[in-house]
Parts: sequence; structure tokens; C-alpha cells
Amino acid sequence: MKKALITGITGQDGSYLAELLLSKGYEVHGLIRRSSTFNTSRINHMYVDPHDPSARLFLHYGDVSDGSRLIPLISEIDPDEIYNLAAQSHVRVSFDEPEHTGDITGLGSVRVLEAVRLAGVDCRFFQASSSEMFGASPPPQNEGTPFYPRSPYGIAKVFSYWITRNYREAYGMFAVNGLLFNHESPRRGETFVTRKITRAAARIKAGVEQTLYLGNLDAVRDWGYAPEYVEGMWRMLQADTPEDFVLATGSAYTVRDFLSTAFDHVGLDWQKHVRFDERYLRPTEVDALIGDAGKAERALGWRPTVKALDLARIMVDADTAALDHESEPWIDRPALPSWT
Ligand code: NDP
Ligand code: GDR
Repeated sequence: MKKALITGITGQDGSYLAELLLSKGYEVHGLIRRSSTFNTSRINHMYVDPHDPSARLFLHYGDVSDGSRLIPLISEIDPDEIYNLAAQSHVRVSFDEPEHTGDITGLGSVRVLEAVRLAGVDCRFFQASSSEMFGASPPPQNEGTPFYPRSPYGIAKVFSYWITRNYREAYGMFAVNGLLFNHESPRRGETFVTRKITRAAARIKAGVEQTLYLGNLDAVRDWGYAPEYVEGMWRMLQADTPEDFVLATGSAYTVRDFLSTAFDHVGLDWQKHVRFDERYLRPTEVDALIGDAGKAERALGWRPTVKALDLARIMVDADTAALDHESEPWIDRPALPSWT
């Protein structure tokens, strides 16, 4: 049985990746942060008590800021594959917390890589790199496009990209980067723009919220579907040689396109409900990200099928269904706090 370790298992991608690996027969280990409230809602449905002999998902407390924890943990698990998904992953927040973002999103990767090296474990390593690294480089972006990051987040990801390549070249590790363009799902964090929009569409339609505050509606993004992207991550680690790949759909829509599709889907006119709030602007914005994933299609046979506007409808339906399934207390739940 193959063993995998996922950092960031409680996040959107970590949860889909854990499902995928369990379905392929893996034993899956996940790093989780200790928190005063439970942060495992995306993975609870797969959790089996570890006393049950059928259990194949195991969770371990740890943090990618804590290298001294990672070395014995990786040594003890002895994984065949590590997926480094842990990050402070919000671009706007990275301007408020640049040092923390550098520590987790940047240095976190070298702590994991160095733990693998020091523990002497023979395993393959996947780094969740980002289209934000391309930043101001004009689209379409592919593996050869120069990096021009526009946020502390993007800059931290550039460090992680290069340190992953360096460990591959310096130590012969099978260490690869997935240059991932935006990918979304009903499990997307509620403060990323797609989920913020689809959740608001459902709540406004249900009459529990009236107004949605947004920033720049002109940004162009290449939005794909998260379950398809975790399949791409897995394929990168099954390849014969360690190489870096772009994962993207190649399609381009503005935030306004996504917004209007989501609101149309529930019969609402977005212009009656959306207001501008400058707090959601970034000091430096990334105007257009449109990926060319031709290399992944040719070498890995990876081809995404769900495009942005279908995704908008899938996510609105899921947020509507979630409201239907919630009992009384949801009515009193506040709208998103204003800092998100
Ligand atoms: P999420 O924000 O949903 O998940 C981030 C995960 O990282 C969570 O499990 C979080 O734990 C964990 N984490 C945060 N800080 C630490 C820490 N100090 N130590 C250990 N774990 C930590 O991100 P996504 O699932 O959307 O993205 C996964 C990865 O892919 C990230 O690295 C992201 O930057 C990258 N990426 C994502 C893209 C996307 O469009 N989704 C595109 C390109 C790259 P907790 O639940 O406790 O907060
Ligand atoms: P992004 O995603 O920055 O591309 O990073 P996000 O959904 O946060 O923003 C996309 C675009 O929407 C604009 N926008 C808003 N964004 C948010 N969050 N909230 C708003 O109210 C709002 N209004 C307009 C933004 O300015 C931006 O142009 C995501 C993350 O998952 C990263 O971790 C990942 O690396 C990249 O995608 C690829």
C-alpha cells in the first residue's frame, strides 16, 4: 500500500486530494494545525476512528512553521509521496501579513524539503505553485513564462518554486511544481471571490442577505474545477521524470462574468445587489491570468472539462442546497465579517 502525506489536508485541495488517494488505495496522512475550534469540516466525512482496522486516513498535529516537528514526523510516516499544499493562500491577506505569508507560503516548503532530506526518506514531493507567480507577465502563461509576482503571496510562492527545483537539481530528489491556475469548488474558502459570490447569490435569493460588497470586477482569471486539479497533482508524481507543469483550462472570464452568471442562475440582477468596497482592492493587482496547459495534456494526458461558467452554476446550486439543509441557526448567522 502506498503512503502519502498531505500538508494542508484541511483545505479545499487537500480534502479532494485525500479522497482521490483513498480511492486509489493509499494510506493517507495529513498534517493539521491545532486550533481552538475544529478545522476539519472538509475531511470529517472520510475520517474513520484509527482504532478501526480499516482506517487508512491518519491525522497528525503539526505546522509548516515548525521544522523540528516535521523531521521526526516524516521519518516515522516514511511516505512514498508528499503533497505540500499548506499555505497562507489568500492574496489580499498577504498584503496585511507579508512576513507571516513569507514564513508559511515561502519557508514552509523548504522546511518540508529539508525534513525529507534530513530524515533520509526516499519519497516524491509535490509543491503547489501558483499562477500568481506570473503576475504581471501577459497571458497566455506557460512553463516558460517569466515570473513577475505582484503580492507577498506570489513572491513567497516564487521562493517555494525555486527551492523545489533546487532540491531536485542539488540532491536528485523527485520534487516537482504544479503551476496551478485558479481552481474552485463548493469547498472553496468563503473569502475567495468565486465562493463569496455564489454564497451571496444563494443567501440573497433566500432573503437572508441583501448586499454583496466586492472590489475589482475587471480582473480576468482562468477558473477550473478543483477535483480535476488534484488529479493533475497526482499524475505529476506518477510520471517517469520529475518535471514542472502548468494546470489551467485556457479559458478567460472576468469577475463580472462570473458574478453575472451566478446571479442569473438564481434569477437575480447582480447590479441591484452588488456594491463596491475599496477594502477588497489589492495595492498591486494581477490583471489577467490565462494558462496554457498543453504540456500537461501531452505528457500526463491531463485535460480539464469543467469551465468557469458551469462552475459558477455548480457552486450556486451547492450553496443553495447547503442553506436548505441547515436548520434554524443559519438564519441568525451573520453575513461574512467585513474584513473578509
Ligand atoms: P486553502 O486555503 O483552502 O488551504 C490551505 C491549507 O493550508 C489549509 O489546510 C490550512 O490549514 C493549511 N495551512 C495554513 N497555514 C498552515 C501552517 N502554518 N501549517 C500547516 N498548515 C497550514 O488552499 P487551497 O486548498 O485552495 O490551495 C492549496 C494549495 O494550492 C495552497 O498552497 C495554495 O496556495 C495553492 N494554490 C491554490 C490555488 C487555487 O486556486 N485553489 C491555485 C494555485 C495555488 P487550516 O485549515 O488549519 O487553515
Ligand atoms: P486570487 O483569488 O487572488 O486569484 O488567488 P481571489 O478569488 O481572492 O481573487 C480573484 C480576483 O477577484 C478580485 N476580487 C475579489 N477577490 C476577493 N477575494 N474578494 C473580493 O471581494 C473581490 N472583489 C474582486 C481580486 O482582486 C482578484 O483579481 C487565488 C488563491 O487561491 C491563490 O492561493 C492562488 O494561488 C491563485 O488563486 C491562483
